[in-house]
Amino acid sequence: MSQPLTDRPHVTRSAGLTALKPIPRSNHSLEAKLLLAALLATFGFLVATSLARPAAADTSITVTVGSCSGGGTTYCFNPEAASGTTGAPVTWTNQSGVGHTVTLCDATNCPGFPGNTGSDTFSLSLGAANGSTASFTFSHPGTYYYYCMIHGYAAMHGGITVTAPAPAPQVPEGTAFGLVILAGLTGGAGLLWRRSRRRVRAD
Ligand SMILES: [Cu+2]
Repeated sequence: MSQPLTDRPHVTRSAGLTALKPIPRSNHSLEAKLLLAALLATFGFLVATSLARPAAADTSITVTVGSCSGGGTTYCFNPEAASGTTGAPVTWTNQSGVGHTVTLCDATNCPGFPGNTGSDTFSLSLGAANGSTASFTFSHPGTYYYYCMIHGYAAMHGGITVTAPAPAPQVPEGTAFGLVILAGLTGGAGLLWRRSRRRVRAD
């Protein structure tokens, strides 16, 4: 640690340098500022990354006997037009006492269906016993239509619209990381500037 400028006996002020005032604060103050800046930047980075983590929501669909207003004529997926998020399980629970499948629609098996916009594929078996479950976790957003292979599309079908979980509306991770770099560069530049000023005064 170098001595404060004011304590240096060999430093004399020439006429051209009288405008320069001695540095009133020690290097401790500068180091404290740099440390604080680094801590704040790190804190911001951690907050941004934790908040940017998506909050996925599970979806539950129950199979019952009876028709749906927009679904099948014999069995109903409730809700028949469900919604879900990627990364969270969608679970079908059987309450109809009959076995089913939950199978992605295609043009051949689901004549006239609106078409799928997502790229996931699935075909699940749902046991006959009430309370039997089958689950699928979507990886890609989109609207998916599905049917039962046992009873056919006309008797039994449903749909689900899958979206990516809403990202937190704050600073993106890249920006927080950039702030860490910026804080480091700013602190380093400030340190160099102060050292150079001290050197000029010492000459
Ligand atoms: Cu079925």
